[in-house]
Amino acid sequence: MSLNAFDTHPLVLSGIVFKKSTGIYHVRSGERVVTCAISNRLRKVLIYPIADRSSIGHHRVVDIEDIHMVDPVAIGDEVVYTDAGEGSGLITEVRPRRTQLTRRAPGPKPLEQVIVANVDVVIPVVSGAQPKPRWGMIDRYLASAESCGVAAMVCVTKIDLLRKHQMDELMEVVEDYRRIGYAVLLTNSSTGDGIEALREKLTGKLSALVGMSGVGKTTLLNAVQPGLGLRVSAVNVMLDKGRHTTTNLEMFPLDGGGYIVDTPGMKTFGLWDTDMDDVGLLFPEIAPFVGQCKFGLDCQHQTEPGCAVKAAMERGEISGRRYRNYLSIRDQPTAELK
Ligand SMILES: Nc1nc2c(ncn2[C@@H]2O[C@H](COP(=O)(O)OP(=O)(O)O)[C@@H](O)[C@H]2O)c(=O)[nH]1
Ligand SMILES: [Mg+2]
Ligand SMILES: [Zn+2]
Repeated sequence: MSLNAFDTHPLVLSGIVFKKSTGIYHVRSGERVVTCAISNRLRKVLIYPIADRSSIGHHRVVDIEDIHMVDPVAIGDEVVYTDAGEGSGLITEVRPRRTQLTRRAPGPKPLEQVIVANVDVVIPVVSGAQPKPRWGMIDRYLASAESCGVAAMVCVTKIDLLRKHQMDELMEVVEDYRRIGYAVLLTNSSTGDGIEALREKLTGKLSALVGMSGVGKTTLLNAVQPGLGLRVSAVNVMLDKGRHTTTNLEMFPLDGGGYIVDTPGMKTFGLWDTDMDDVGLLFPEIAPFVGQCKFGLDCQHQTEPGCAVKAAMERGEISGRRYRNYLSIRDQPTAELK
């Protein structure tokens, strides 16, 4: 990320979007913070003729389409802006993203919502109790991270609230995720158990906490980075409330280096632009069996004879829980949380 493009070209300024609310983007450029709007041009897709690039005028725009995106600029984006003086500016360009965590925005119209751009780690957060763990949602977040090509790890909170038998049940599920290859951290924000381990995982990266409201994401953030307190509670705005654009997100710098984003109140989490036939590929332990069934890629992995996925489940290589969540995501790509 180049934060001092000023050195090379006096007119091209660039920075990182670290905070946004309706129509306002806070961009950090070195030591400066600039409050930006975005140019109308960013809300359009300019369409150029692709045939015969040698013909005169091939660079002329032939059509303009509205973008199929909730917002062309996301937290974590590196942007180019023009300075309008007095700490304000206009974003004119979004630099190509290394990664992005996206979802299908809630609503009838298919729209993509980029939740965090250039994210290194997605951390689905689930509470061990109160509310009881919703592993189906965790599997949706994990599948989503896989579809975006972003690394993921799971964080289980409120470990202090578990009785012995609940802890045993939890550990079975935790071991299942670890076998698949996902790191799982167990935390207790009141005693600080697991917090140092989490802090280590976050260092030097841009991480995003995702999960249902009430699981303890904000508490976790406060435990990891004491002193954020006030600033964190100010982000308590629902991502799904009102219009799509009323999103209010911020990424917080960590003392040890890196940034963390707390994503508040997402009531739905739909995979964006994923062919439902490909969902098996988003489950690392199911992926090796896709295409290996008697009916090949036509197999629905339900009642067909010679199903390699079900055989792997019977051998214990795929858990029944993950298998059911896989079917549920495949058959209902956007889940509404109750
Ligand atoms: N007992 C216990 N309560 C916790 C823990 N972490 C969070 N909580 C409580 O769970 C509630 C929701 O936490 P919050 O951080 O606001 O959740 P968020 O909606 O995911 O950001 C609050 O009352 C917290 O005090 C924990 O590790 N143990
Ligand atoms: Mg919160
Ligand atoms: Zn099958």
